[in-house]
Amino acid sequence: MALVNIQVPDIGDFDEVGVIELLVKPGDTVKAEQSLITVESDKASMEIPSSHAGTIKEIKVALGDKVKQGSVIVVLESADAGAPAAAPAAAAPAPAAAAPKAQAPAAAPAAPAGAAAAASGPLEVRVPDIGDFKDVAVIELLVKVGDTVKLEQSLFTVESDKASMEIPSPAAGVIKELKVKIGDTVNIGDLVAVLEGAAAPEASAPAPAAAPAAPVAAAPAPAQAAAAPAPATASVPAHQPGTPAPGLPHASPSVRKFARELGVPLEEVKGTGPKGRISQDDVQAFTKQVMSGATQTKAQAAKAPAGGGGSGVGLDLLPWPKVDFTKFGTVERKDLSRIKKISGANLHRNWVVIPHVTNHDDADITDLEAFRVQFNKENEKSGVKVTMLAFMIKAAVAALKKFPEFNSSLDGDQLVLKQYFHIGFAADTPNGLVVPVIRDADKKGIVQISQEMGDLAKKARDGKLGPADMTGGCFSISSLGGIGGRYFTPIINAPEVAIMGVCKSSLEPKWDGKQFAPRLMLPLSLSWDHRVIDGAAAARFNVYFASLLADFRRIVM
Ligand code: CAO
Repeated sequence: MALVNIQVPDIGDFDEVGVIELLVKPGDTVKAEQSLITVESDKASMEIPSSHAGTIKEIKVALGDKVKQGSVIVVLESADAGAPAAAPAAAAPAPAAAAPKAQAPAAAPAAPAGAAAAASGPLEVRVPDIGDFKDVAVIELLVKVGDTVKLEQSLFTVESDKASMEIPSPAAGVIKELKVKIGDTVNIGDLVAVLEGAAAPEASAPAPAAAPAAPVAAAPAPAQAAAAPAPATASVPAHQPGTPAPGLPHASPSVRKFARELGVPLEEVKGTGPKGRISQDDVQAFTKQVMSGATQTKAQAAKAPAGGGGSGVGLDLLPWPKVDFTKFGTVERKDLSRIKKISGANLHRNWVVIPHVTNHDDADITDLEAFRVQFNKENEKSGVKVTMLAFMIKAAVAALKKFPEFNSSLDGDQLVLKQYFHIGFAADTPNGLVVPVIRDADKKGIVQISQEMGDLAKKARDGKLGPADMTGGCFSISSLGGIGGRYFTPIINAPEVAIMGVCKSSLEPKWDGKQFAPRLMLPLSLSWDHRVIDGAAAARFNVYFASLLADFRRIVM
């Protein structure tokens, strides 16, 4: 085991860069080439990798520190380092890559001279010293041919596995040619653009601008410059980074990569780091917001239907009003019952998801009610009271048989048609609404159904219904007949596709062809799922259902 000092390698034209992320901590085991810290200047961010595998003993830098080539950032205990004093070797890439830099001072004057000579002619823009990075990919073109650019305006973004940087313009002018496209790989000295009408190449600017250009003169650039076709064309290295280009996402390479993998438009993510830097957490938070429908990307917004119809993601509703009711009077707060919470969530989903339509009709139950009353009178001693609801359950079975799509459920693109007839009925209980189910109602008589309904209604009121009593329904009936009202719009009990709502019957004058006669009319409200059922079918169902109640003999026909 040997202790190795990991140093900042050659980072190109960047004198001092800030430490913006510590990617490891003491005790961490790292692999060779694993990123240790992220450093950033105005125009570039890069991750500094470990030259060895090993265990982090000490971190020598803190967030916000400025580092430069040769700064020790981490002490590593490494099994593969040659000797304890392996520090220089550990930072092997740095000295090696630093070599050209060492020549910089001597070569420095060359570039400014060339640039100055070409002040009024086309000006070549070349990749500056980008440090220990080879074959970096062009990932963004920030300008196009014909654009007027300012001195130091960013022209391209290049990115390697560990670094991304913007290549700034060495002078003000108009972009005459772009020599690269997205996906191209470039190296130090590569020609990337030609500028025209370059008013003030930075070579004429004295100290600060010209100085960083020097390393490039020592790099492969001069050779390529010499090969430039037009004698009037000057070769000027890209300028040292200055102010960040406005509006560009400010993120480390790994965050950019992460965002690209998720398809997140980084320019729409709000960075919470220093100077608005976007972190991986910011990208994750943005993704969560988009997925939950709380926000939408510009692309989603552009696809939304005209007229403010929303994105189709979420409901785009206003927040629920938050009111301090005590400002208006005395209030009491009560928790919702367990049933209310469960049924409320189900009703809400069903109301929102199912395109409900409700058809209203009336059934003439004069004769049926007379029969029911008579029957109950005759069977008083049996202890079972036959209810109108039991007749309606039997009528519902007959109508479901005649209109099978009413006895179905949607399952994706398929309709599941049921060959059993389990009918639910809404029961009002002190704790809320429940829907017990009469199983195989097609196989049961009115008396048995009435008896089972009575038992289930009692169980419901006593809070003793089990899941088996409330599942498997095909169609529901909600009767408010014992209470009152005329019509209402019952909510479909998904995954069923229709529900019959019934209100209080009343005597009404009906024209019998010769005269008005008093008839007992039962108001019906059939809600149906328009994804499965058409209006005409719903009207027919209602008419048929009403006809059965009007003359119950039809049920056996
Ligand atoms: N028209 C006129 N009178 C009616 C009637 C109707 N449509 N339906 C029932 N009645 C009468 C009954 O004949 C009974 O009268 P008598 O006591 O003189 O015989 C009285 O109203 C009470 O009936 P009931 O409500 O006890 O019995 P039921 O079989 O009609 O209903 C049950 C049972 C469990 C469905 C009912 O008690 C209940 O809970 N209803 C509420 C359902 C509900 O909340 N629906 C809304 C859900 S939101 O979609």
